[in-house]
Amino acid sequence: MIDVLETSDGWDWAITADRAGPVDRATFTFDAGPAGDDPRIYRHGYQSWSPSGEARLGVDVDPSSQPTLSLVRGMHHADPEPVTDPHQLRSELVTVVNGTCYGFLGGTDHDGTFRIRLRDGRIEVTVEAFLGGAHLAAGETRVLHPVRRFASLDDWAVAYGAANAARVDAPYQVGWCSWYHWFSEISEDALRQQLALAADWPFDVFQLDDGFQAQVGDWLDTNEKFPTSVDGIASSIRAAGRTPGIWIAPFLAAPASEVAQQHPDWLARHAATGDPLRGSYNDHWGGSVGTLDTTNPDVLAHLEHVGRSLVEAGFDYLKLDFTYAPSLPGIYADPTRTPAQRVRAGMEAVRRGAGDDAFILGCGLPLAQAVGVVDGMRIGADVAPRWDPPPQVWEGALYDGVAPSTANALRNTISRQFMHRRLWLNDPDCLMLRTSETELTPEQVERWALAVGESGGMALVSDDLALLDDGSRALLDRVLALGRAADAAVTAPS
Ligand code: 9PG
Repeated sequence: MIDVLETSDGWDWAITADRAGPVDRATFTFDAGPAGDDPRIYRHGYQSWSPSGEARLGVDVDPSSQPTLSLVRGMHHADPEPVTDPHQLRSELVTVVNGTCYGFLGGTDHDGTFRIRLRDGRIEVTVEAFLGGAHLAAGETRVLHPVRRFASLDDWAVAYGAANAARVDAPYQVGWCSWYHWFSEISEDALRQQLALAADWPFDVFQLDDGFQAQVGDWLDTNEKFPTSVDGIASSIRAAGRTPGIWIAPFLAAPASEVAQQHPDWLARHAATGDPLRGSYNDHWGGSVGTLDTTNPDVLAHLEHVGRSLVEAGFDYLKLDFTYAPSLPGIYADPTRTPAQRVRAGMEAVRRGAGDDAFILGCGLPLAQAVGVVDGMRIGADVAPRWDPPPQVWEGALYDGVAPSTANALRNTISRQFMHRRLWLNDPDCLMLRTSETELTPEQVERWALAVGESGGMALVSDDLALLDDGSRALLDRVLALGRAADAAVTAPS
């Protein structure tokens, strides 16, 4: 039974199970007014990489209706099932319809989705609390996250941040990141060379990305490209006067990892096959990787240990990636937990270990569960040393608007701008200042860089510093001046 109480500013609601068993969702529907000639909505994506922006009702289609993998649909929506109604669009967590913003006020207990369609010249909105098959006991009541009306997306972000203890006080972030030049080929030699070249660059954080780890899942051990331990790497970054930062995908574990080999019971399972639940696929990781079961207390203790160990090793900045993974449907130890609760429990475990002072950047993370845990948040698709996605995109990007490309990153930098310092510090993704070893034209390099600056979001450079010249440095200085001013303007009393 679903109890919905409509108030002057929105809805409060709860679900009570008639009988014991799994519950997928609770819904109610309201009329959002006449459609007019050209009805448009704000369509918001589920996690960091998911596209957000304006969509046309009756014209655009939900990307899940296009052929793709269930993993990819699950990665980009609360409900991994495709939309079959060609006239329905989904917006996750928040939307704008007919000039009114509607948003959930929380996302830690369950996800929230708006399903929006035209009906007889009017706009019909179905509000959905997604419980993802969580088992409820007979007669059990779960209070659902309230849904409210707002005058603007800004107002929603302020309210959501206040209701969820958003962490918005970290300083403006300037740094360097290894990913968008070396990708998985980063080595300790290259990292040390960059540290030396960085002497005159104004970086605080120096963030090592994917490519150092022994295996996906074994984050405290390095591979043959990194002869030194993670402690040694952090010490070298610190000795160069930078804040050590490191990337991990805490909820993933490769089949060959120690964590998967020694604790097969820590992996979530596919319902049909009983095989480890595929959380992602990457050639450079050796293929498919499993998903840790964040309803298992031993897994949470392990995640806490990983967070604590990396901070103790000297990393004050942790980029937690592919963190949507435990939202995927599967068999988990505790069937009473919703996908949202599984993601949140994993994030909180890493935060507990890392402590309150560490800077945590969420990536590939559902926005609803991030607020209050992360200090920074990736809000768009990966940039790439090219403007448009190539025609042949890799498997993980079989979805409209998410392939790594600077154009895709730029779209969300604008459409999720209003979240900056209300929910976290926005991370629009890295600057790439080089004009060689890139397909970006100098105009495109500048256009992206200035957009990052104007957004006030985090400014991390991802280049081989040996490729940068005085022009690149002058551009970075412009970006940082713009960025500091835009950042300060968000918090300045009006
Ligand atoms: C390291 C990278 C970088 C990058 C992250 C993330 O399957 N996918 O859709 C997919 C999207 C993004 C992505 C990888 C896969 O990149 O955003 O900054 O850290 O991982 O592997």
